Amino acid sequence: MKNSLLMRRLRSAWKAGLAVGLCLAVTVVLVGATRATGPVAANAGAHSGMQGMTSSAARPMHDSKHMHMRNWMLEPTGIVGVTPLDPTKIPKFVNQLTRPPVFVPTFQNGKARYTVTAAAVQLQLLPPNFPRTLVYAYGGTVNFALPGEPSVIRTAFTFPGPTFEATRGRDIFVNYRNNLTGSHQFPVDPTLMVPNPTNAPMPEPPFKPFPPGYAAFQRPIAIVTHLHGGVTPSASDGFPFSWFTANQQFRGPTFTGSTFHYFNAQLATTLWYHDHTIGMTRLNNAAGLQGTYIIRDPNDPIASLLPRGKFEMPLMLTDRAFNSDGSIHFTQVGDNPDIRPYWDPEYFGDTILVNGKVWPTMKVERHQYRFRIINASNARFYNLKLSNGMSFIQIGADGSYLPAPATLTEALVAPAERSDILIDFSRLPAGAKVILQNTANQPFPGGDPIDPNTTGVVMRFEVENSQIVHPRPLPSTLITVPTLIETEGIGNPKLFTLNEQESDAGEPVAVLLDGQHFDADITELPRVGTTEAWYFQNLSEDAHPIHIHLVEFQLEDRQDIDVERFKAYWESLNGTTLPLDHPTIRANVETAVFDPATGTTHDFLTGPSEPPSPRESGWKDTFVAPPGKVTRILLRIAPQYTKESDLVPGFNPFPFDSTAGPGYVWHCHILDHEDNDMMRPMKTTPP
Ligand SMILES: [Cu+2]
Repeated sequence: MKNSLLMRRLRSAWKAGLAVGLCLAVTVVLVGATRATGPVAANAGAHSGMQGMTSSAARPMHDSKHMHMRNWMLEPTGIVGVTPLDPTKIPKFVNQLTRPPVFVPTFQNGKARYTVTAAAVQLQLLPPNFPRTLVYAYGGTVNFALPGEPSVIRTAFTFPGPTFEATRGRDIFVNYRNNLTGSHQFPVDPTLMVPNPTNAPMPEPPFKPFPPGYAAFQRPIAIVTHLHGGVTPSASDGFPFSWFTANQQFRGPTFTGSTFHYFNAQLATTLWYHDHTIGMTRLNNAAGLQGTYIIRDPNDPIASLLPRGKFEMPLMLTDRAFNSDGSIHFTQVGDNPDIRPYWDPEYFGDTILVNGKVWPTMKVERHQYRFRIINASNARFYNLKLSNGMSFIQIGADGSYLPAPATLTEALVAPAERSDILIDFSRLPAGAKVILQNTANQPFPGGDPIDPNTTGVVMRFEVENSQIVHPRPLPSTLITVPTLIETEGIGNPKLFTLNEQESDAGEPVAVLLDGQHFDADITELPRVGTTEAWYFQNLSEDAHPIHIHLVEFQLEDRQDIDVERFKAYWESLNGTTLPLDHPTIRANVETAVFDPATGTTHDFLTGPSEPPSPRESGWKDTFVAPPGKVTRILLRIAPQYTKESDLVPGFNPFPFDSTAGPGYVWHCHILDHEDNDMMRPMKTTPP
């Protein structure tokens, strides 16, 4: 396996640029080969603010068995007289796709200011003639006009939330308000780390069923909003402990205000805003607190070549199960109710919604369309394809355009990933009907197959009889992405494992990053102006979409690893009880270790370096860490537009002080994992 290490390190060196020369290639290889796997001391300064939180007990780890999709038809709804809604009885393509309205700001000293309120409303998510659905929705003053038409200004609460239209280089202020005055419609699991405004005692098993659950945890409802992919000061980033309840009666320990400052200095792209409350993110998102945030660049030379106005549409993909009364059917009984009364490893609904409508249809002209797709689902991956086999062009992902347009017949979109795609309907006959399908297993990649009649269907396009307008050709290069270079002498690479924690019965209890609880001492303190290599060594059976706040980063490569052997080695260093009760002794799959099975000393790599796919080749803020692989990324504590030559370690390159405030987090974006400790803090540091 020595070869693969050399291959990987040489590739790394190649990426580092020709200017640096072969000299560096040799150095990098040597550094890689001699990296120690000794203890990494936990840095001092546990992040503050754990008071009022509950935490979970350590459990031994065992070989895992797979997590499975629930059959909602067999699950209790928790409501007397209410039954689960059979997804096959919900007619498809009856709902018309709708375009979310756009937030309207007021201006003060030339700066746009928005007021955004979260409120409980009844919305028609199911087709007409079905009951409406209780949703927690973002809203405020919005414009419902279609692009290019006279304004229709109203106050409205919608799911998805109204769209933010931001302009690169113009910062805005958003005042978030919480009008959720009732009890949460979904069960807050008190065994997770969750807001506990009144310092209620931690319930003991046997746990009560839901409803009613535990009143002290069900209300008042805490929220805090995060702008996903936004390069944002940490006090405005929606740190999970910065939650607040209605009228700010109760505030989380890191709360410093609910007016957030978004700089919009980054490259033009599609971001999304959504709830990020500790231990409740899956519940608040499933209830509807999510929306689209678009940054446009007036100097973007590509935008004028792309479909605009009515030919550009955000598509927010979510999956939900429903009850006969129209309510959303969320997990009421945990898989392992003596440990986690209301938590499931993954929430998979049995219907697919686009822009808040179950299986909608969209009438399209014979024209190319731009779809800004956000996978806002709790746990579901989508592998999108068109029913007629037609190809489409992906032009952008999380943080920017792709370096080059990618012509695809299927596009994987993990939770929290964005996919900016162009579909050309100009060559289809009027009356053509094309279904957007999903083929991704649940959980991804090794879980149950989708049902082609329900979760395999996303939406439908109906081609209208209209003038034929063929698309404009795109240049072969959309943007130039700088080559990032690891900073020397800062302890690269940072080595993480993704470990499943299970009960004695082999039931999943949590998935952990680095073997640690979220509230264990902070260990990630990257210095501004430096570039760190982060390795994610996934020892679990599922793919985890990992999101890191503050920065857009670059995916370097992936490589197969010998999971059994590496897990045994990691456990020989750290023990088998998770979470660890000591600082993690980190280990590197690239390091040669004696293998008693073969009597030789070799590393844990079992395959060649796999470069990122075309859709992953630009700026990313969320990446898929597949099972049985190491995924390597380069994380530069600097904005996208900073030139490598302008970077100085310790010199702040952001338009704000990223070292101030409560700090940031990085986590799995399967919301059920994130809520159950698959999250770690990160704080940038000055010189
Ligand atoms: Cu995960």
